Amino acid sequence: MLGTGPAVARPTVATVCRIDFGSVRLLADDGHDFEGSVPAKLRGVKKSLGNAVVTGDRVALQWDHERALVERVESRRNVFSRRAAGERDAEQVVTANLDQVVIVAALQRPDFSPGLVDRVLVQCERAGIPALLVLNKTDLDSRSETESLLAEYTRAGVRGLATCAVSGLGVDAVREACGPILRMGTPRRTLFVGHSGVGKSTLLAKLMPAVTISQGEVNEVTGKGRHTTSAAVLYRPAPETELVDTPGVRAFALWGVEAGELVEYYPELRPLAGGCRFSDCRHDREPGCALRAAVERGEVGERRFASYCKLRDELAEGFH
Ligand SMILES: Nc1nc2c(ncn2[C@@H]2O[C@H](COP(=O)(O)OP(=O)(O)O)[C@@H](O)[C@H]2O)c(=O)[nH]1
Ligand SMILES: [Mg+2]
Ligand SMILES: [Zn+2]
Repeated sequence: MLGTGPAVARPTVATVCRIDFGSVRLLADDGHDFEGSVPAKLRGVKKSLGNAVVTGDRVALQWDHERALVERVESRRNVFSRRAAGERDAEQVVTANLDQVVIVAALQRPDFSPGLVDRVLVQCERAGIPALLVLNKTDLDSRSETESLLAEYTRAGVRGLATCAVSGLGVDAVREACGPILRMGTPRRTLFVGHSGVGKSTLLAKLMPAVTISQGEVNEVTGKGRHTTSAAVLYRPAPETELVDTPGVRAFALWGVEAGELVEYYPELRPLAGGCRFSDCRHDREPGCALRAAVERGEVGERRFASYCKLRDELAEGFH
């Protein structure tokens, strides 16, 4: 037909792939992306988006001529959250509807940080999202250092992979882990988190060479993007693979976890917690502590136990 131009696809459902200040970026099921706006009725009191619409949300759309309007956010099957930075005691939903979280870490440059890795694992455990530890920069470590760290996390029920993102060593195993579930064509969505400098961008570039990864400029104070309110960006490099990039974090505070229940989120400690001689055991210097005994027998990693104690004390004191 003359004058009408090419047919424009107007999907009625889409996936949120990025949050911008005034709008959201949406990804249609056919892979094309477009802008959408979020009406006031879905926004919070300050008209801010808050957690109302987040990266990974599935949304129903209405169209006002060329403009896509988010009509409804479908219920989320899970969320990966952290405590919002700043004074507010508030949840920040990072991404919704995840199949797994990949924690990228290094043993050196920067030094391994059990504080961050274990916080992310606790948050995954709480949300019921499987986690995978990718130990990158293994070219800088001895084989025994790499293996002993991964073994400690295997004992915690966390699968680990060793990579060198620069040479590409081990990257195929990560690609495999992020591919379609059971090769049945069920899409798999993976969130990537890690300290800055661990090689996350290098790894993601290897995993999706055809994609231009946007450089999220992040405000170090709020942890949020300078041009975006949340910096998680979802990519779909293949129809059944979705990778969500987040900016390197400096601090990651737990959301929704109390000191007393922390042990529930350490799978290797959980079954031991009832076995201490004293029911109010602090697992510190008390005689008959089942947790310390397990560490001494080598069944629980020393790093994990130390980070558990530290995190528990921080939660008890009210800072994170
Ligand atoms: N030796 C070594 N260096 C790496 C590896 N992966 C990344 N790097 C380097 O580490 C630095 C930080 O990498 P980048 O991907 O920007 O880290 P990000 O902050 O986690 O995104 C860069 O200079 C990379 O070239 C690796 O496996 N081995
Ligand atoms: Mg980066
Ligand atoms: Zn104890």
